Amino acid sequence: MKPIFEYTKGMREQDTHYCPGCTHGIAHRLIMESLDERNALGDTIGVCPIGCSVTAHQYFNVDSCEAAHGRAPAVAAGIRRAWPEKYVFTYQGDGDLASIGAGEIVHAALRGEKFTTFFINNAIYGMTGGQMAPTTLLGQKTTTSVDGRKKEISGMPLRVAEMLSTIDGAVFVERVALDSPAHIRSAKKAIVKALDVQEKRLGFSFVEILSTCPTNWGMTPVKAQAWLRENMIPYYPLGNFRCPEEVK
Ligand SMILES: Cc1ncc(C[n+]2csc(CCOP(=O)(O)OP(=O)(O)O)c2C)c(N)n1
Repeated sequence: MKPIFEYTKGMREQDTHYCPGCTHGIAHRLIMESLDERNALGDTIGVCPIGCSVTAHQYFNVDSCEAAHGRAPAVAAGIRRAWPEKYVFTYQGDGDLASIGAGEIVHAALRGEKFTTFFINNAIYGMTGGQMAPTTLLGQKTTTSVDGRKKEISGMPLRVAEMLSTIDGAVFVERVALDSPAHIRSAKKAIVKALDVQEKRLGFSFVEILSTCPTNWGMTPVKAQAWLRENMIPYYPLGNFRCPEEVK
């Protein structure tokens, strides 16, 4: 009998350490499935961040390495320049990419480095216990904004996809979300296009993935999905910001 569903070969067969309802696992699965579908698992090098996904290399069934906090784009740039025929990606949270690593990602985009960044925006620092991130929403309570983020103190939340889409070297920029099956399907399409950009060596490709952190948001997984939909998507609109003709 022909199987109607198979576990992707892109993920190693082991449990993850993620909290219930965390969408890191869905993001992992979509990226690995997309690489598997193009038979690229043996030709890929992932660069993992510091954050909850610090051990993602134990789940990704591809060669991977670890970068210092925020420095994954520099590591990926070096790898991709040394091995231009490989698929190279970074997988980074909002603390990693938009705080300590903000300069790194801007300059990788500026230089048009030919790797893909998957940016997991869950509006909080997950691993370290729920501190405010640059992407934390106004009014959102975190352990370092106990009365809610205030514009006068912390400024407005950073829209990374919009910022990077002003940089010519970032040829593919899209924001997706993991709050519903329809959005998860769209997320997969964006991931596939970002990998197409990489295969054609067109420039830097970037997919921002709006994600949940039920533990640090203090919600059930189901409420976290709704919170993402009702609060994050209005501020972080989904859609494509830049896409080269060759992959449309
Ligand atoms: C140089 C340095 N500074 C600070 C830290 C502490 N630290 C570890 S993970 C992290 C932020 C993680 O948040 P995020 O990137 O949003 O990923 P998440 O855990 O939410 O997936 C911080 C500040 C560190 N490990 N190294």
